[in-house]
Amino acid sequence: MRERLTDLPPNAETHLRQLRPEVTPTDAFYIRSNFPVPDIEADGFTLRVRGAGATSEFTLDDLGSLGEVTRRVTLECAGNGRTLLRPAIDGTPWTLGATGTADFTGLSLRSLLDHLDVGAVPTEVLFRGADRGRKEGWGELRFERSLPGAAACAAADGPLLAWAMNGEPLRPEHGAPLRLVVPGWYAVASVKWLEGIELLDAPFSGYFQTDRYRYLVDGETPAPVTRMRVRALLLSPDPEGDRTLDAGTVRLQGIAWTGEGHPTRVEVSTDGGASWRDAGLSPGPAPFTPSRWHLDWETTPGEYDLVVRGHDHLGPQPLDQRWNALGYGNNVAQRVRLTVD
Ligand SMILES: Nc1nc2c(c(=O)[nH]1)N[C@H]1C(S)=C(S)[C@@H](COP(=O)(O)O)O[C@H]1N2
Ligand SMILES: [Mo]
Repeated sequence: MRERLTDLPPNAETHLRQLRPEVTPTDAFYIRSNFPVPDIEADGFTLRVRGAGATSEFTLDDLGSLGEVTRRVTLECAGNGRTLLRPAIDGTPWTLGATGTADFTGLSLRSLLDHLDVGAVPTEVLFRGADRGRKEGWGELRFERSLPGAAACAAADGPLLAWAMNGEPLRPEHGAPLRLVVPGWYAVASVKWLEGIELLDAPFSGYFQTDRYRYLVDGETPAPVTRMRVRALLLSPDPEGDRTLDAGTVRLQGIAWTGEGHPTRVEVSTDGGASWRDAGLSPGPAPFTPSRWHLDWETTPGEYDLVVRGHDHLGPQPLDQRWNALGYGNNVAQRVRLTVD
């Protein structure tokens, strides 16, 4: 099972060994919620879409009649890796398991917008969740996030309005009955319990966009959290399990993904980063989903500092943390200490 971090609201982290299958079982999939799970009946549910001078409502059946696709999508919380940052940061204490890959079924957002014949690409598209709660200095608010118009309207690998996950209706904690899924973006963009969409002609400035989910670094202009940064993970041997191995050939295996397409390279060091070897890499089934890597390592008894580092077209994962005040996007290279007997 997952590691429960909090019960109310529900937050839970996936064990790294549970990320070995290509699709993460729903029972093991991490959960991130800012507010309590809203209770929404699928029967009678409508999605309200406002823009281009009109408001339209769609039941789940209406959406299904406009089209249905299934896509494999990797979600990763922008706070994944936060607890590795020093000095430590407040916030949900994720180690490295705030990620998972699922097959989501739904209607592509582009198909809905085409159906509505919205015309020019809007400045932004706002997605409104049904969950709500209080945030200091803001009072009562909803979970709402916008996407730039071009990202919302993308036809290839664009957002999905999903009603099913891994072949079954969405579960309450994952956003039932309808959620947005935005491939390639940190999962804060993938608004759960979606009940409203609005086309905007000016940038949205809600709490989850202007107060949170920004990279805050001294001396730098704050930048919004957008696409996932490249990350490689060792999954076998289990970095969270017994890390004592028998001497001989050890097959190191794991995954690597990025919001920038496919990772271009994975390197492994067994000496703390002094020297590196390239791992074999096979690309994932879709952009932004995990590629698989492996490396056969001839071991002799001793203590080893493994470092695993993925690359994408923007460059390699950093070897030193990029600290930021809210603890987002920490894709510092994974380090694992192993003993060979
Ligand atoms: N309505 C709503 N959508 C939300 C959130 C939320 O709190 N409320 N959390 C976001 C964040 S920060 C993450 S990481 C993902 C987590 O999705 P999951 O719980 O299905 O793994 O949902 C996103 N969508
Ligand atoms: Mo998140």
